[in-house]
Amino acid sequence: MTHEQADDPKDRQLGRDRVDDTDATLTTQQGVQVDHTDDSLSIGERGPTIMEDFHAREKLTHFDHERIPERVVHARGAGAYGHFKPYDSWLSEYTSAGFLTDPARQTPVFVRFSTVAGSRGSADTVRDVRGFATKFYTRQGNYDLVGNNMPVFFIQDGVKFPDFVHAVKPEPHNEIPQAASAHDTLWDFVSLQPETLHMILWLMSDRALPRSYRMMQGFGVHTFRLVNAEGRGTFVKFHWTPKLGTHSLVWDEAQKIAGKDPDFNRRDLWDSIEAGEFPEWELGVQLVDEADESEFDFDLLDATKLIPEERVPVRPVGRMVLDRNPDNFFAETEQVAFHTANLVPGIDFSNDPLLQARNFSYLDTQLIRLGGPNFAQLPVNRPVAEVHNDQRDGYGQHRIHTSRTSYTKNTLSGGCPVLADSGAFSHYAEKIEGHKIRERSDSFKDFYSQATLFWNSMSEVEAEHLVAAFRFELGKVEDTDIRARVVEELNHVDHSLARRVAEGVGVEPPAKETTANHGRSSAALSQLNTRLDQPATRKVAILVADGVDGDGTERLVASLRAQGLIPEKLAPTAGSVRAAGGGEIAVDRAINTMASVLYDGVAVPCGSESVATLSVDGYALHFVAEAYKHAKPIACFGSGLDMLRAAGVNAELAATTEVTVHLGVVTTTAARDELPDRFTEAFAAQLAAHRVWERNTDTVPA
Ligand code: HDD
Repeated sequence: MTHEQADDPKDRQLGRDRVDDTDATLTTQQGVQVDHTDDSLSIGERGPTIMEDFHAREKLTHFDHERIPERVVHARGAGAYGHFKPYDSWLSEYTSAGFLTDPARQTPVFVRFSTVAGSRGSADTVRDVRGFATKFYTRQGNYDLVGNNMPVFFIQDGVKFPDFVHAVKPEPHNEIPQAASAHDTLWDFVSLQPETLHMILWLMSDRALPRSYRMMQGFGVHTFRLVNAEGRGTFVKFHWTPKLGTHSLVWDEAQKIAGKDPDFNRRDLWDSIEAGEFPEWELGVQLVDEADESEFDFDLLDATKLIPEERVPVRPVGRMVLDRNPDNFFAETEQVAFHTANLVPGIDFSNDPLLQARNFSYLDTQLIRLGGPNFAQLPVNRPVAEVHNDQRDGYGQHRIHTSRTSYTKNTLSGGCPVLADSGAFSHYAEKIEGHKIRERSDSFKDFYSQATLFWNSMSEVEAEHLVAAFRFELGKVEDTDIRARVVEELNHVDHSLARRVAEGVGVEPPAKETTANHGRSSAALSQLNTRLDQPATRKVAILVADGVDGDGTERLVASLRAQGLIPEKLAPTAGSVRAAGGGEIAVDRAINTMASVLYDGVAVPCGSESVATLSVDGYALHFVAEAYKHAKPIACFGSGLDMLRAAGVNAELAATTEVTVHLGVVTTTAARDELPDRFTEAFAAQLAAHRVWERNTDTVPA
């Protein structure tokens, strides 16, 4: 894990703080060696423990103080290091930020992904927004892009943030429910705050259930400003596009994973980096000339709005790769401190009132969370750029300033540190005039058009999922007035949406539409229009038992691996199984310790004895049926077809040696050495497409 990369300045810097306990002797914090840590110092064998036991007191005291407050939002997360490099220098026309414009420069990064509402120990696969926060350790100082996997936000002004968070978090009287938005207070808030509607549609969409952090888009959300060397400003929105496409779980699956493997997304990120399958994203920008600021039918400063890509295309800037897991979760992932105001020259704020509030909140929250003003000195937060200033003292001060002065100007230290004469951050000189008022701009008051745009852009299956999510969430709301008010709000978005939701939650469907649907859509908003050609890292369960076709199974495993997939052999018990032609096949896991929800697809090899065993094994049958229910690709060869029949798979299973694909089920009666390459190729293509949405699984029990 710890492999210092000579060309990575951040990694070299972290190396100075890493502690390696190999061959080391146990000591106190003072470095005094300890030879006994199992028994306290006491008077006699059965007598009282004595105060003098400084080792026991130090050990317990440290333990008692181990916890720090979790993040008030985004408490649950996972992080990794990596690097970013621009493709070329085209963006220098718009920004002086070297890390975005110098293709020879590789900038170290740390990225933390997170859920929002749950506490630190909550499950990964809950319905929620995902945080996507990137710290760029640039030569010009740290730049933080603190984004989400959805391009808009719930509210327009940060002063509403505590209200919103209080509404979505567990209810205060009983702290229920954990990490879930399906409860009365959230929907009460939503029904009274129409600006939430657009983001609520994103939250009810498949975007809230990412299959993997590696398969999520990321967005800076706000309109920021790029500033070039001449001081010219251009509005910008930042986008991260994952190499593997944008894919989601289905709701039933997500809920089950929350129990089977609450660390599902965290583990996936960790494992893929350990396996050398480094997650990758492309950074892109949407640019808007300042002169065109008022050319849109929404306000660029309103964080509940996106700029449709059809209107302003996303232009590629560079590539980010995450290639190193942290050494210590607490030291790095927990203590990393992001801040929207960590800017470098060439990037500046806009007047988005949500962003302006964030610029206060992130610094403020670290003071309570990390216990004082010196958190920027923690290894993960430390810039690779040099730090010199007159800020002194405070809890946890690690730096030993040798200078006699801690003020500017001075003569006693030769005026040092001196003011920068070039390369300094210079705030964009925007001309502002106005009265001091507490009012929402009229340009922020269209709450529905973009919610409608999002709804119109969903494919049929995505729209179905969205309606089902509303029915689930509102169905959990006890107060029927709240349910009815939300349906009324949805009627402003789309009449059919409101009716479909109403019918599922026992509310009178609205008789007529309140707002006519404008009929516009944006192809970029549907996940099904992202990449569907990347099978790499998909996990496949291969169900085997004694008497399995050993040659065919190993052939399948090898060819799946060759295509970058991760096959695992599962049998009724751990250890190994006997192959039909003799010999043993090692088993990766016992079926009952896993579940189909932890895999992207399932394969059943040939072997009449093996298939007969699996066809009467409840775990195995459920495994296949559940994978089918969740629209996952399934493959089987030879007598493996019988297992699918036993599991009630209702796709056509052609009894032919030809490779046949029907409703995502890939079959051939060929086995052993006859198994054609096209079989695994067809299976891999199905896995790359993620799910088989045309399959009707309504009658399959889940
Ligand atoms: Fe925030 C954490 C993303 C609005 C206040 N936020 C936090 C994190 C992410 C975001 C990814 C986790 C960072 C990490 O991994 O440590 N937040 C967003 C986005 C927003 C947004 C994309 C809207 C565009 N946030 C927002 C507002 C406020 C905050 C309006 C307050 C006015 N957010 C916080 C915070 C947190 C935080 C309370 C908790 C822990 C932390 O900052 O470091 O200050």
